[in-house]
Amino acid sequence: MTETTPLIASPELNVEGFTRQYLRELTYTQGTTLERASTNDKYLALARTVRSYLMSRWNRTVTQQYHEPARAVAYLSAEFLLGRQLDNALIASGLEEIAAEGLAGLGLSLDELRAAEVEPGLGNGGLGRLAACFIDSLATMNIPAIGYGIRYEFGIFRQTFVDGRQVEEPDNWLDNGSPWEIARPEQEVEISFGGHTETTTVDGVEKTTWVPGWSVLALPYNYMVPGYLNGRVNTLRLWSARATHAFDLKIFNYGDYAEAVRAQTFAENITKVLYPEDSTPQGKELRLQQQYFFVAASLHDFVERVLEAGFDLHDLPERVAFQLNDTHPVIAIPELMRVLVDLKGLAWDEAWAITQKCFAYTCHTLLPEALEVWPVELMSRLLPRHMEIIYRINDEFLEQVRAKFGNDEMLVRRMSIIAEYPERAVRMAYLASVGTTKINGVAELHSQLLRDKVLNDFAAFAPEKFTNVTNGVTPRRFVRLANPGLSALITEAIGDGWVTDLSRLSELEPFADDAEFRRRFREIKRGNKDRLVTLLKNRDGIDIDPDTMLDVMVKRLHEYKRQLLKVLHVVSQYDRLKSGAIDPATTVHRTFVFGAKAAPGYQMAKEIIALINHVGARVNGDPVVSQALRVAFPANYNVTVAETLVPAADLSEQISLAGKEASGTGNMKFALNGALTVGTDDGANVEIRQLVGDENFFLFGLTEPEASAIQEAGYRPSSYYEQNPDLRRVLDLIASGEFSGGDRSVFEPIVSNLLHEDRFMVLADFQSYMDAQERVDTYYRDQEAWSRSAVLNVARTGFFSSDRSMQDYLDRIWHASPVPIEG
Ligand code: GLG
Repeated sequence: MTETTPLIASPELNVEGFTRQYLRELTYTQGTTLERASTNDKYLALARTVRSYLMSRWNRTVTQQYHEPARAVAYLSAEFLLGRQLDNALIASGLEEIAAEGLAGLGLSLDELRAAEVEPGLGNGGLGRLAACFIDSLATMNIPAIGYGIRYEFGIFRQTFVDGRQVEEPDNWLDNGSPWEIARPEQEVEISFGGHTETTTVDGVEKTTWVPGWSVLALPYNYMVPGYLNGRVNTLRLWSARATHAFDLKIFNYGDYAEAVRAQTFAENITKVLYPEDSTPQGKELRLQQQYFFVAASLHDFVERVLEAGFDLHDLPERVAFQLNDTHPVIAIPELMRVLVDLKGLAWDEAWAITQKCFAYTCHTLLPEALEVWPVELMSRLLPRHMEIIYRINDEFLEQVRAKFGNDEMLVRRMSIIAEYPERAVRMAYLASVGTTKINGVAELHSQLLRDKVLNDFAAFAPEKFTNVTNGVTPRRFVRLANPGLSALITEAIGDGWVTDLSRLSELEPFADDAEFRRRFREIKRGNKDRLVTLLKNRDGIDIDPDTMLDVMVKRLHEYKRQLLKVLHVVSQYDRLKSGAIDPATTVHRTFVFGAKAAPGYQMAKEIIALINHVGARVNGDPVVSQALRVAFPANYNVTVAETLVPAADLSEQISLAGKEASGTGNMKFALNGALTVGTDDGANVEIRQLVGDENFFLFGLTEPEASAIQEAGYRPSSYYEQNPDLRRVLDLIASGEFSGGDRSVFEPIVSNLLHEDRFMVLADFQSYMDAQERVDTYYRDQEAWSRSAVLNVARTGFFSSDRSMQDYLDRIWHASPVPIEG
């Protein structure tokens, strides 16, 4: 690639340059004037202006990559939960103050325009947000990297409440235009499905070809992933499905226009909507179509377009590390085999060695039901050639198992990629374990449990493959942008190097003993609460009191995360205030904030949402109780809300049953913003507690071995109910209809589930949790001690930067190196 385009300079990085570019965008792209422009026009012009500052860096990055090929990371993920783009682009380009000033000069407010951005909700929760943090870190660390994913036309649903119950509405995030993407229709890729395979023998060599039944086009959209002030802009490439022209035309030629349009709609369904299940795969055919669609397009893109023409594919592992974010993209393993063997003519064994070296797999769960499994019937129908390839991979793998462990047929059956019961199905986590060079969990405890339990046979077979990389979050978005007050205070104390080297936060440690620093820290926390008050008031019509302790539990609604345990605590406080056991005047005043979406088909989760809302209404409506506690449950919790909520929190609730939450990443965001954690010994909580120290963390609950032991001995939740009068009062109160207008049937399913099943041991941990909350209250009364602990939480959690996670992946798995961008 030689650059023949004359170099177009970026707009000048000053207020005049910015203003000129802004008016140009408003006039020539939006086609309007300052007087006539709608808020959306003004926002779109602003987004494009900021984008234009990053454009030459983006081009430079791509050009340099072409001239100096280096090993790249390709992060394959069905979800990228990006959050709003404008603010991040502003800080990455160093435009923050210039833009505010330039807009003010035109009589516009940056705050008002930034509020017009609709966040792309292209993910469910932690897994998707993690992918977004990772690509931010890779760009900031100057690593050549591409994110590959799906451009869903509808992201995660918008949640509303009707009578306290969740109602889902479509997320039409593209409706007002999407200034952050650039379509590349000329780089579209044809993706095939269905049909059959044919094997022929040419010159004594067997050759299999796939004769597909139908196909669609994958159209790429590029998004900028700017590094923080380093001149690099990486690419996130999201694929959108279009009907193939050939497909249209054939039907159209028969004269059936309506049928042609129907076919078009059918093809485009593939990227229509994000599946809203988090940690509970639905096994839907369309989902497998989505997975293969984006993975096949991405591999093709990398092999045919990113690599230079004539590249020798034997060297592929030197040029790319494909990271599989959970099992969603695992079909990439047989797809690369198909490309190498069927299309490029490599021998099977050669191709297999290359494939295993190119891929690595990250597991994000411990729940067995969350591991994806695809029926053989479906796989054979949709991807017949891939099914054959999987069979061969499995046969060869099981031979190796026999060779290593002897003819233990029980073991062979256990390790087979193909499950036999309850139906024949492909176990994607097993395929991932066999077809990759490394397998990692996302926190120390999780990786250990993967080795010891979920994938123990595979760990015995290939122990060297297993490693850990503890998750992290990007300090740019979740501290620098979300918490400007704290950021300024930190920078004043230790300089601004922490933004790209979060371990430097340890230099804050001495300031924990500085009374003036703590006072300013509290003042900032209070200011952050004021911002939250305004947000909840304007967005949800909810009133909260910034002078109360802000006790926050935000995450997907899932039984294992145990929002119910939190509800039992709220109900207990309600009961004690009402009965006079505690005095509303003297007790610690708390605001409980919940945020949670439930998968639309997950009944129990939806019942729990209703319970939270009903308890909240009762608490907030009671003249005595509401003096001391209030419940706020803003609907549609998302990344944008998190950015205001996290910096305001005093207490972070991380209360999953030990051994169930793989890592958690919300827990890291809260600690980094100076909230104290009440939590179990689960996921990354373990590492947070080790780093911040026991005295700055409220630990409670069973450990994973204790919980497992009780389960094995036969867990009987009702025995806790029988033996603990406080617990009995709380459950009886819910069962009595207190929170459902006297109707005892409404929450009966929840109560009876707790008493008779309680899979996640809420009742077993109840007393321990209540005791921990007592300790929280006592500690909170001593504001000096509390803020000292809060400062220490910030100073000691620099480890949880996603930059550190990326460094660990680079050292342990990818072995790629930084390439600074010149010029
Ligand atoms: C998972 C887990 C979380 C984890 C996240 C990112 O449930 O514990 O922090 O991925 O690794 N499905 C998820 O969101």
